[in-house]
Amino acid sequence: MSRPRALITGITGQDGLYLAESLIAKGYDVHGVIRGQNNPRRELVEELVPDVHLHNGDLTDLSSLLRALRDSEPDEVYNLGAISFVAYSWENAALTTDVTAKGVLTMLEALRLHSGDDPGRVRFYQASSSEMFGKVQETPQRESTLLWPRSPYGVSKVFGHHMTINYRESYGMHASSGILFNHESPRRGEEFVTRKVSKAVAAIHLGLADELVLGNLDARRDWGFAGDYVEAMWLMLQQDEPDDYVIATGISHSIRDLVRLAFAHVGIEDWPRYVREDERFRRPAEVDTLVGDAAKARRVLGWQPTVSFEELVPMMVQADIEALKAGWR
Ligand code: NAP
Ligand code: G4F
Repeated sequence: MSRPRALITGITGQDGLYLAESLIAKGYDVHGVIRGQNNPRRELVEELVPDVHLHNGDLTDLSSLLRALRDSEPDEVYNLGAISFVAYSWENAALTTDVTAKGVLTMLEALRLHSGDDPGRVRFYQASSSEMFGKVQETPQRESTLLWPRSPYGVSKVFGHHMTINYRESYGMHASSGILFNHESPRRGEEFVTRKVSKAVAAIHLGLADELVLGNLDARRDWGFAGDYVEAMWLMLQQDEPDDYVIATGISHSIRDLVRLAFAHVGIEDWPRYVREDERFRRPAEVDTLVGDAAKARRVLGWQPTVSFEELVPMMVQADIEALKAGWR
């Protein structure tokens, strides 16, 4: 029997790397879409997952996606590519819409054309987001909670989410959406708050920095570990029927809790003396609090998180300490 084949957009991102590793370990032949004429993250992909086959392509370019599908002939497509930084989405709202919203439609359309008269033959995963809940209308948030996005990113994700459902209902595609709450790891981009905090705390611990500048310390998020969350993506595509699932831990913490725990890992209790709040890092509209109810994923997929917030934060701080020390050698 031939190996199952998967195509991942967003292969250079946090989730793309974890998913590629996980699928390779499961015996998949893994392909990834990489954009740009000289993507600086290509080397990282080639180093961490050398068995992945890379195809040039961009979510805004239909023909490049058709070519990637033709050349990889996947059984499963994971659409993780996006402009994913919420703060940046206000500064570049049109570009965010082109990539994070319309890019989903372009990918779905490429897949529909590629699949010909058998629309369900390739299974599709869309990376939806808890940012879609925005100004939350119910707590905890579940699959049926009314969506009220608060940023151009959130609005774009709502478009992609509904377009995925629409292609499933219109064409019978095996298209599923994972409504994933925040998930982090040592591979998280440095623009996101968990990594910004872990890296700054590591630098302060090593005497390389003396302050951490943040925005809103009162916002609350439901943070899990990225390695656990990519497993949920795969489980969704193994189901006979496509569907939508919330993936979350069910526990929320404030940014303040995150900062306290990160400093505690390096033995600093009087953390407020290192932290400065700056309006620059506040957003035009904030998502104050998110906490998810993953009961459906637990029941149908048998999924549950394995890494707690109390394990995740020290893991990230320690990884940054090791990385900074390695830089000295
Ligand atoms: P990430 O680290 O920011 O990665 C985003 C990926 O999208 C990168 O590989 C990036 O490639 C790619 N990309 C950007 N523009 C593209 C374009 N025009 N065409 C093709 N690819 C493009 O994000 P992540 O944390 O891994 O998240 C993966 C997905 O899940 C994203 O869709 C994100 O919105 C969604 N999501 C994330 C979370 C979370 O907490 N991490 C939660 C819910 C949903 P380059 O390297 O070329 O820039
Ligand atoms: O880490 P963040 O930038 O993540 P955010 O906005 O929750 O978005 C992430 O999770 C979403 C899932 O819910 C994904 F869809 C999305 O792609 C991305 O991965 O900010 C978290 C919170 C916000 O409330 C923000 O206002 O942290 C607050 N915050 C406070 N100071 C800060 C800062 N965020 C950042 N990035 N930088 C700060 O200095």
